[in-house]
Amino acid sequence: MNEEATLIIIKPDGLKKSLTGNILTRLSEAKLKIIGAKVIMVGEKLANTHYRHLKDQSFFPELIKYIQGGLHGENRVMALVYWGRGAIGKVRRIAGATNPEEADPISIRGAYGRILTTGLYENVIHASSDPSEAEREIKLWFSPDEIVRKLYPVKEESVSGTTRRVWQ
Ligand code: IDP
Ligand code: MG
Repeated sequence: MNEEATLIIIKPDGLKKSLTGNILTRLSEAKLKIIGAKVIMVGEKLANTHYRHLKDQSFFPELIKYIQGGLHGENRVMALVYWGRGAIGKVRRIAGATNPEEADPISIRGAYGRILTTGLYENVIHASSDPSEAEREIKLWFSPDEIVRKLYPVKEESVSGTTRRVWQ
């Protein structure tokens, strides 16, 4: 198994239902390292870019509303980067299947997810699905200085006299 990083997002329903502690406890079973963590509000641009692979799906507008907190009156999400051997697969297993009804009942999505009457899968967490998606998503959600490990190449960028480190 390769050492790799994966992005996890505790979605607004997870925060609204005070599930953060339970979810982090479940994820700790994977014996991975947390190398980045923050609580943020998701803007429309971030939401659209994150879910760009689903833009032609009928549920896309509601999905964008969901990740921005519009379905729960809760605009916070918690974003985390976990690192270690087989991290992507291990976290996906603990997260469970996309459809909470089909997910293993002891997985996070099986235990805490539900299907809305509109059909949207309200499934509590996001977890990267493969290495290229993990890289794309981590670079989208985190800047290099927010992660305590050198994951991907970085460059310096100057904006009106101040220099900062960005992904190459
Ligand atoms: P994943 O989250 O398991 O990687 P994706 O296909 O990337 O699954 O879908 C992103 C999110 O969109 C899901 O977590 C879920 O909230 C929602 N979703 C995906 N497929 C469906 C569907 O067929 N019906 C309703 N909601 C869906
Ligand atoms: Mg996905």
